[in-house]
Amino acid sequence: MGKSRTVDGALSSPWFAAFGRVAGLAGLGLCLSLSAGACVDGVVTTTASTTEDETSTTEDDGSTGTTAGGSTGTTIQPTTTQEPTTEEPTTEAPAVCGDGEVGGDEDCDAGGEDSDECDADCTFQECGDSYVNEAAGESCDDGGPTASCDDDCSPVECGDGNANDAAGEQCDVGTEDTAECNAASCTTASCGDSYINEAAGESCDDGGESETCDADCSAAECGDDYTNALAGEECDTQEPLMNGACNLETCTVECTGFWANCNLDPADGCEANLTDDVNNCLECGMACEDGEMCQVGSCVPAP
Ligand SMILES: [Ca+2]
Ligand SMILES: [Ca+2]
Ligand SMILES: [Ca+2]
Ligand SMILES: [Ca+2]
Repeated sequence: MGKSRTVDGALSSPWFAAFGRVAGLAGLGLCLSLSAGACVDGVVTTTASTTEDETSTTEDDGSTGTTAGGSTGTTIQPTTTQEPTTEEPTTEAPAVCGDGEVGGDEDCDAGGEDSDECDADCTFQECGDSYVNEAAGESCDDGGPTASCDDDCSPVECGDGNANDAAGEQCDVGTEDTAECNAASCTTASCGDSYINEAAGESCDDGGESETCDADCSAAECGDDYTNALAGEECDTQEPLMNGACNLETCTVECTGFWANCNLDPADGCEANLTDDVNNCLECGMACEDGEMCQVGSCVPAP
């Protein structure tokens, strides 16, 4: 095709017609040195096509241009565009996780092993993805806090500062007690839990009132305004008692006149009048018999 087009172009070009005649003469001269047959085949066929291709390009730019140039460009381009078409499938080869190259849907690719940023399955490492990546410092990963694993992918430990509800930790403040938390047991600080938390202001904690400890977790002491019966205190108050007062050195009730604290309840002070109380006649616990009454501290027949 190129050959015939070039020949057409050559025929349509007066310049090439003239050149052809010169070339023909030259070829005729060349023929003289060669055998007759080779001369006809070689010069007319081979030499003509080669020279024509090269000269036609020059000719396109110069005179005829449009017709020859347009058609020549069109034949070359398809050949060029076909090459990338065959290369594209090679580029779209499926990504292989573990080959060290990030491709396709891969977040990362650490060569098939865990790294501090990448899981072996080519996803970014993350604490909480239920995959244990030791290279990233995870010793467990249950996808969230569990009884055996913290939410930071470290094992459960009371004292690590990470309160794990699922593991039964009510709080975790490290190794030092705070007013809110018992460090050693990871429990909420409270008076009565039998653990002395000084940061919470406890000086003792016997799980309730005892001979040495008040129910408010302070040491039993006369004069602290708290009556601790187990510590032998009858009373402990500066407030006046009914018919008496509290001796704040001995924490005993002191009654006036014939009044007495027979029920040992400081709340009602000295409630018994020993002169006329049939159950406490003259002294606490002295009850008169049926049909008797207490009169000036003596049991007498009732009228
Ligand atoms: Ca993980
Ligand atoms: Ca913890
Ligand atoms: Ca306590
Ligand atoms: Ca007291």
